[in-house]
Amino acid sequence: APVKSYAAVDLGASSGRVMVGRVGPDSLGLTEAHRFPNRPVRTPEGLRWDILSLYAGVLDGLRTAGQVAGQVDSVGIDSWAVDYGLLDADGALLGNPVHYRDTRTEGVAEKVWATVPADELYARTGLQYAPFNTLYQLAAARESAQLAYAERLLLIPDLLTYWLTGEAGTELTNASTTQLIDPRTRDWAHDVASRLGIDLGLFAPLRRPGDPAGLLRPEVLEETGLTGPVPVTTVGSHDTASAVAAVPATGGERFAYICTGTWSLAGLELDAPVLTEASRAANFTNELGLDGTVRYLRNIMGLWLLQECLRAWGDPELTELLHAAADVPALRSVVDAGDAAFLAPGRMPARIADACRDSGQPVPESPAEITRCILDSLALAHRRAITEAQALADHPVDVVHIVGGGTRNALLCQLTADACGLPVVAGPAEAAALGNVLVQARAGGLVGDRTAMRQLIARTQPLERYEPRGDTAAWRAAQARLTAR
Ligand code: LFR
Repeated sequence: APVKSYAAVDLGASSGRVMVGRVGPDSLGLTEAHRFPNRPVRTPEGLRWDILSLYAGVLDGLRTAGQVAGQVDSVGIDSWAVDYGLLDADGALLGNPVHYRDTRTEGVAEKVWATVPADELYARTGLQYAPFNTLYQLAAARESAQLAYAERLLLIPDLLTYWLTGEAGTELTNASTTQLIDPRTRDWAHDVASRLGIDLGLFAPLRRPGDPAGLLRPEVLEETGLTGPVPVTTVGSHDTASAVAAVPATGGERFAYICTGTWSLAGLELDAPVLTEASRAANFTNELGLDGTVRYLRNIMGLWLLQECLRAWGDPELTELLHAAADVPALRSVVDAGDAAFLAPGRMPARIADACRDSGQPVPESPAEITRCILDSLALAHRRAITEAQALADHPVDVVHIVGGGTRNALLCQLTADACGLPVVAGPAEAAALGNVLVQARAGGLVGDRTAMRQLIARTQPLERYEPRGDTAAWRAAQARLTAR
């Protein structure tokens, strides 16, 4: 039986990786070819992505992937959402892509809402309010020389695909995070764009996961040592779409998922968007997934809170810190891990301490105490998102799947099971890369439908099960402490 090798480029907010997935009729193996840091740079203009170093990491990774696999049958690219590069009429990149944590969008939403009210915007696009949605970024850049000059806008994975193949497109799952897509028609919301003076002509034609995205250019083959032709396949290029595709739900299961990493994205896979006023008030988003599905979820600050603390503490040993955190009494103080106040980088331990003090709770002091506070707070936010999603979508679940980097944090998984009062199945950790690989394999005819993809993951990847401990009263009480404010 044929076994094929797929290279999955998966770029996260703090690191990028190129993985090699080997897929056979009943086998799936994943090997890391290359991992590299993604370090945003604070320039005089603001916080920027170092896109050239990311592209160099992709090329290095493809070279190693070729050495690991012998032959690469296809390449797919996914990354974080919402951010983009602008190209001039010659196809040259105009400046470094702006980081979604940059402050340029402060106060912009209110101006947008003066033209298209927030409730109307939600009814048309189904997108949560987040200051960094592409729509607000474009509104912030309205008067900029770069935007005036730009002929083309490419979302990050589409930009890298363009550099690899010379072909420009706009992948739909990621496009759904721009706030310029109607989740019912799965096409552009032309009326919203025109009322806000956003030129949809900047975007290249939409393409969907599974669509071809060109062949590696001869120069790329030469630089990576790969033997052509090597096609690039469109995957769920929003990393969260790829990660949800890799949730190992075995069919018939009523599940919620939490994609963990820098963010926690907690919610449900639905057939249709939920566009009610209650859903808007709860700030749930309707992003698009594979095969016309809707990713109905909430953005929670996620392990960003811990990453920023670790950075402030000079990167202490994590395993030891987590052991110490496990010994700190539970739920002494919690913060609202959904609060956009934690979005910007810097001073994280102090900001967490301030939030505890302001809500009249004991102030965590040692790194172990602060870590415990963060993990309790994340589990609590997971509980709240999953409870509310079920009610708002009228879609009850029996199990919570945790995928992504947070699956390596056993304490977080156990606390999430406890808080939700539901069993947690944790894994795979490299969900986005696996979803990326399997969409390529599906396009190549090696796996069947979405259920078959998920069953293959469930059969081949190590998963850990956590049963809920105790009752959920303590979590309810902790939630009440936050909402009473
Ligand atoms: C996760 C993620 C989230 C998105 C955030 C910003 O990596 O893609 O889904 O809201 O990053 O792009």
